[in-house]
Amino acid sequence: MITLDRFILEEERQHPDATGELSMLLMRFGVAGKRIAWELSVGGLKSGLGSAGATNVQGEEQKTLDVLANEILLETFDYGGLVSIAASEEMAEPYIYERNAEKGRYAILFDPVDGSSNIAVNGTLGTIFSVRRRGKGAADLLGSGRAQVAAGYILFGPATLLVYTCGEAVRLFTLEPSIGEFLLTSSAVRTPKRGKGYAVNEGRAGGWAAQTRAFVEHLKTSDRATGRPYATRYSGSLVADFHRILLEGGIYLYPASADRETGKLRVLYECHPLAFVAEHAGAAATTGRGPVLDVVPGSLHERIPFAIGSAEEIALYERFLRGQASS
Ligand code: FBP
Repeated sequence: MITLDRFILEEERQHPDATGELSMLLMRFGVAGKRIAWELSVGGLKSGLGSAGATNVQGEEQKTLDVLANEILLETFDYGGLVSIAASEEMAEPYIYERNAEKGRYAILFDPVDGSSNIAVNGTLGTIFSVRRRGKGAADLLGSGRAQVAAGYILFGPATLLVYTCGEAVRLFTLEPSIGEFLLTSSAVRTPKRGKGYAVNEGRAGGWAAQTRAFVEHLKTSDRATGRPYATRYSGSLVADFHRILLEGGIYLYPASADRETGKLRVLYECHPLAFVAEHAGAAATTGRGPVLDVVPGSLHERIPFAIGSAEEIALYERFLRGQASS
């Protein structure tokens, strides 16, 4: 039984210059994940699955559990001097940890509850997180995705899973509820070069660019030799859809559309962290024009068109968008 703490401490020994701070920080995400998992599991009995009666900086209705998970994450890093600044999809401005302001060498960024539309219907949800070296202030959070030190997600499904990378292999842990510990399930997750499923909200196809529609039509066209048609697998939760792709291959898309010219998903809280995991598992993530990890956002809540998946599907999608491929 290799617990998260044991795995992280043994990993740390491989890095003689390690201070142990990143190790403690990663362990904290495990703690926050357990607390959020519990709150989600009793949400309907306790804090409620409804609206918090407020909207976030994205103009979206905040759910009670969005706010609660956000508070749990802020609290979890408020001691020990590890983190000086935290930015969240649910907060207009970053939170500065005054008492860690001098010492805290790291900044954390997170989407507390991904797939909010699934909360009221007991669907799969996730928490997405990213760790960067702290800079002088909020402006230094606006770096490329390659500046991340670590990134990952917690998936709240039948089991609670923790997936992360520190820029090396992608690790997968499963929460063992009876002992309350995340146990190692895979120390090096690899994504197949090609998959057989796709995830996109086709209800929005009317507003897509013609090349995007052509690509999705291509996946749906029957051709045994290339394993088509692909199966539609769209759950309403990016984390759930990405986790399936991480293990089985395939592609998830949230493209630009007439009413969402920059797509929906946020660079710092969703796209950069999942792209960091994807690339270290041999998969890829693109804006359609280039790697998501090369994007340097101009603002904290910037959105981009986003596709993530197996290397072959992402390359094909980019060729369709450049008009170099057709069905
Ligand atoms: P939240 O972080 O606010 O949940 O938004 C992200 C998300 O819910 C993704 O998890 C999901 O894939 C997508 O938006 C669903 O959007 P739509 O309802 O437009 O298909």
